Amino acid sequence: MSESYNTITLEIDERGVATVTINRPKKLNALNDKVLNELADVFKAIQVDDDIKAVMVTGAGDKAFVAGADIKELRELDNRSGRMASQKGQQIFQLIEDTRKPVIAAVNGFALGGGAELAMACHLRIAGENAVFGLPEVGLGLIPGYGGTQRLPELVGKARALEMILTGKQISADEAKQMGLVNEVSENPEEASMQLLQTILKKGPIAIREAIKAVYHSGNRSGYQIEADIFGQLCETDDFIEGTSAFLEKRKPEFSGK
Ligand code: CO8
Repeated sequence: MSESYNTITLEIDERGVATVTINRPKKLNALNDKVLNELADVFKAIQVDDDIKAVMVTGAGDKAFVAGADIKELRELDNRSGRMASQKGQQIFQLIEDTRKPVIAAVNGFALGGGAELAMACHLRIAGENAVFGLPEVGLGLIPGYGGTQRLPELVGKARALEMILTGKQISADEAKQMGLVNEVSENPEEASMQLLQTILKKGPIAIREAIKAVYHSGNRSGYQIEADIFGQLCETDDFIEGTSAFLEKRKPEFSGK
């Protein structure tokens, strides 16, 4: 594949496993618009490339998988642009989920907000021992907007999902494993992901493709529209301005509930 990317890297090994690495380590691989566009491009290319049999998604550096959507860019959003940004991210993450080749997230550190949502859009997740998961959006006066309100309850049940979404608390790799958010915890998540993919790639390729299709067929998509609508509305609240300002100014937020 000849495309060159600025905020992600793509490597394909001799077994046909593509490694997509989100590559903004100084910003803990936060998802800005450029990263999202490049993720869309790379997954569209992966889907039509018969030489690629499976995909691993990870983050550059040893600190973060992805620390969320880029909060600096979020600050510019209003109701309309917030809803559109949410829908755009949802569509790109849907593209990842719709890949009919196994997609595994090797979660090597912080997977917060949009980063946790990216991991959830992958078919399988292996967490490093240092991985930290969380949906901190309520602390910014927001809700998850890239499918997290839909995928997290599917993975761990409504009660646990609500607890994570309403508290914004961070959980460890072991807790994530216990609740079924990740498949495995490993000292070396990339190596463990490669091993799991190798096991899968020994099976019948058509069966693998159809099994992924069958498992995801049952999903109810209407919740995604509701998520994007609410996300847009929240972008016009004082709490959103306060929550994101506080992060960028490195202080604690004081919410007014307006
Ligand atoms: N966005 C932008 N910049 C970020 C982000 C982010 N999400 N996370 C980290 N950074 C930046 C920091 O600002 C800092 O930059 P600089 O060096 O220029 O000051 C750099 O990365 C390193 O971060 P820290 O200094 O904060 O590193 P620490 O080790 O002290 O802390 C944390 C690590 C705990 C991960 C901390 O960085 C943090 O709390 N990050 C924000 C986590 C967060 O709230 N994520 C959720 C964002 S909201 C979201 O994802 C919504 C998704 C849906 C969007 C739908 C429509 C758009």
